[in-house]
Amino acid sequence: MARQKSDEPRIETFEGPAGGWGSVRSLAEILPREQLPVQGLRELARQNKPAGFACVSCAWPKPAHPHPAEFCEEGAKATAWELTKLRTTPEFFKDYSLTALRQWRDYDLEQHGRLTHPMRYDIDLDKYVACSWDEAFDAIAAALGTYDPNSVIFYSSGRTSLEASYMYGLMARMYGNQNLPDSSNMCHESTSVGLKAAIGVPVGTTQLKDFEECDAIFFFGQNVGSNAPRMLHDLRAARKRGVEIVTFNPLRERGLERFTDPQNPIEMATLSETGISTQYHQVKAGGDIAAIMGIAKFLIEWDDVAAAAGDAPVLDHDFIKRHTHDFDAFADRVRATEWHDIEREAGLDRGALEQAARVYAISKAVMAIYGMGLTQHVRGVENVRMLVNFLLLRGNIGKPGAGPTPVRGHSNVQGQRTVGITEKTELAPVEKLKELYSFDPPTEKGLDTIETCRGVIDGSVKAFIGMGGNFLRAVPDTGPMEAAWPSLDLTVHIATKLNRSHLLPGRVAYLLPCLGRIEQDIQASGPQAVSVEDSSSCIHGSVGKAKPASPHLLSEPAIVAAIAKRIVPSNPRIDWDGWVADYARIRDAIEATYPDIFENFNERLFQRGGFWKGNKASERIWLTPSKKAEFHVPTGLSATGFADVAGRYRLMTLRSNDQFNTTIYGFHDRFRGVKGTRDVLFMNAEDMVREALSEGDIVTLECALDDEITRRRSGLIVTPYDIPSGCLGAYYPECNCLIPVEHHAEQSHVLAAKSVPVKLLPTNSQKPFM
Ligand SMILES: Nc1nc2c(c(=O)[nH]1)N[C@H]1C(S)=C(S)[C@@H](COP(=O)(O)OP(=O)(O)OC[C@H]3O[C@@H](n4cnc5c(=O)[nH]c(N)nc54)[C@H](O)[C@@H]3O)O[C@H]1N2
Ligand SMILES: Nc1nc2c(c(=O)[nH]1)N[C@H]1C(S)=C(S)[C@@H](COP(=O)(O)OP(=O)(O)OC[C@H]3O[C@@H](n4cnc5c(=O)[nH]c(N)nc54)[C@H](O)[C@@H]3O)O[C@H]1N2
Ligand SMILES: [Mo]
Repeated sequence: MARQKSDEPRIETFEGPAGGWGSVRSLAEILPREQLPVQGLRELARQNKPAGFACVSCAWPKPAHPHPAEFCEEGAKATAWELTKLRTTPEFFKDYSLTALRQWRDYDLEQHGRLTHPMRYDIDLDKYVACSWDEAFDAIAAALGTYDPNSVIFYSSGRTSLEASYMYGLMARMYGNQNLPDSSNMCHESTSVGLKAAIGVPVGTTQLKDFEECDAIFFFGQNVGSNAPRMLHDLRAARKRGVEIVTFNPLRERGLERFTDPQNPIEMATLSETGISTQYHQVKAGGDIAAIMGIAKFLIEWDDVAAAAGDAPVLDHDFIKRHTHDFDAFADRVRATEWHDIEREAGLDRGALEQAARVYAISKAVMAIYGMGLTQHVRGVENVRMLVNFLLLRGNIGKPGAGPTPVRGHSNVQGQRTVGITEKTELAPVEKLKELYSFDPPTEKGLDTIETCRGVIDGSVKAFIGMGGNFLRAVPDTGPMEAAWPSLDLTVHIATKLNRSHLLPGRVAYLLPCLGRIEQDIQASGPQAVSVEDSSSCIHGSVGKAKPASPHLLSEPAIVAAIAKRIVPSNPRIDWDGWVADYARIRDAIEATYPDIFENFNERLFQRGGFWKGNKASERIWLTPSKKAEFHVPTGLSATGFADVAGRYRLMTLRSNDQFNTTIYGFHDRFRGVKGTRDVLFMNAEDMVREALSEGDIVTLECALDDEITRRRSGLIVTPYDIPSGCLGAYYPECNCLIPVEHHAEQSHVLAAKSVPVKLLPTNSQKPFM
């Protein structure tokens, strides 16, 4: 086995807290790289402020009374990434064919800077060449006129505003399909499906103020320090009030252990820090159903004992009786489940689960926060249902300080679903659209992300329009997907920076550069605002003030309108140009379509802290068929969906603290001690002994699911790590080539990226796939 050379990337233990001087240093590195002077970052001060702009990074709620600097290290990186002075111009594309650019790393593609001109792919030159906007729109419309609408995909990534998303969904439906997959399909769709079935709403029930009222927080599978760092302020404040934070995560993530607030001069000066988790349970990947089962088993046992002794009950029987359905079936299953099965599947011993159950049993208000560690498994929806079971046992939904708290990803991913980006007819406002615009919206279910991948691979998808994102990199099975992609007839990407998806053009291909949210957007009626919905269902206005990266950029609404006008029959009730001239008119249309949510939308746009769209479950009104909150009996204890056999590992594909999804800001993962590389395989020390591996060995992973395709990722550096035996960790998106399209969550179709079955091959035959 090859050894790593000593001058190569380093992996060492990181001793510091999340936040702190490390995050300040990290910013000091990124600003000069983007050629942004520190004092030039006036924009940062406007981040997440009333009349400022909504951060383009994560969807964590924005408080009504923000800190002087309401941003985090990651938000600041995302801002710098968008405001960069670097440019990817038509001259650049003259120098490089797409074949040449495909050899570049993801990092280098985006680091080259903002796209400046609309570009057309020239198949003979194998290059993008500059074109006019009209030429692009006419050619796209001409092509779209020739397809069966069912073979066309309208993808979007969750950064797109409510205004652009509404127009995009309407355009697709008027064109004749609802093939509207979005990044949510790869992310919290397990939440949307699981919570809807359990409590009648597809979203979390809590708001920021609940952090002030809870007395315990249970935290499952979310890496707050890297992916929602502003929440650290809420967690820190909760800790200072004595709130217990009980964490379940296979990895000891630094943000969940301790935090130094970079905005707190005293903490910074004294190098002091706040401990975050009061209990830390390193559950196996896919072991959360078992862990919660164990907690429920204690609670039910203690409740039985209390009932026999005439003591106060441990469960909230009044709540269970009045508000829930199917408790008995769930309790029977809990009683029948054996401890040794629970311990084996959770990878935790009974004592640890008892400790967690003790906190839960005495807490009056409990929030359950979670992320991709629950949603991205074959049984991801069951994970979410199990989390709801846990909360229902003590009435922890629909009261202050309590409730499920999914941490959404992209800054408007939840909002897109609210305004019609969905492939599901039951979630689309079919009747309203009919009434408002006098057309018959399609009622046949559209394609989600997994179905789109299938369609690309089997050739039934002919055209792909991408509103942002990096579809080809974010999806599973990147090998077969990249092989099939060039057979598409038409690919159109509306983007701010060059990424790998743009480098595999269809027969006809356009790359259309758009304004980012931080940039000034001037239309006929003057400067425009857009809006987004955060993780707590609050809707915020956002105004960009920075000078656009190029005078040739169009806004997302303008691009959608230009395509829509050309591909859908003209309709006297839709004034696409008028909407673009004044986005307040798009908001009027949104309000007309969803009057309950968006009443007085324009007036409320800049309400402090956003305006809340309401949530019936938080009022204990259950919009389920039984009109009750539903207990769910899990079908098994493991969420992985595959059997354990010797030599088969559960691979978690993870984000570093130096990336935003497929955007790689850099090659460090400070909190995990990784420097200068992303080719890392985190591995349990005992597993390394069993596999006869040493630190620094280079290995290949192979997908261990039986089908005809061989999926491998080579060049990974074995790194001993505090991770449960049988589990491995490596980075997304580089490992997406290992995930079969069909390895996804049942019901929600979210790729099962947190338990990919893999085996280790004792070879060093191939170069790393970047
Ligand atoms: N800076 C930055 N911010 C981001 C993003 C980004 O890439 N960078 N991405 C955004 C997006 S789109 C999203 S969806 C979110 C993603 O944010 P997260 O939900 O934090 O996603 P991941 O980084 O994939 O990490 C998942 C966590 O789950 C743990 N985990 C894995 N498997 C299991 C399991 O089976 N059980 C449990 N209990 N834990 C498990 C992992 O150790 C890891 O800590 O963040 C958003 N915010
Ligand atoms: N293995 C594995 N796979 C995963 C995941 C995982 O944890 N593991 N996570 C999944 C998740 S949670 C998600 S959300 C998806 C992410 O999937 P996507 O949302 O498709 O990917 P991003 O990396 O966020 O997209 C980055 C690109 O968006 C474009 N962009 C940025 N800002 C703007 C803008 O303002 N407008 C427009 N039009 N374009 C813009 C830029 O060109 C940039 O290159 O990946 C999923 N895939
Ligand atoms: Mo996401």
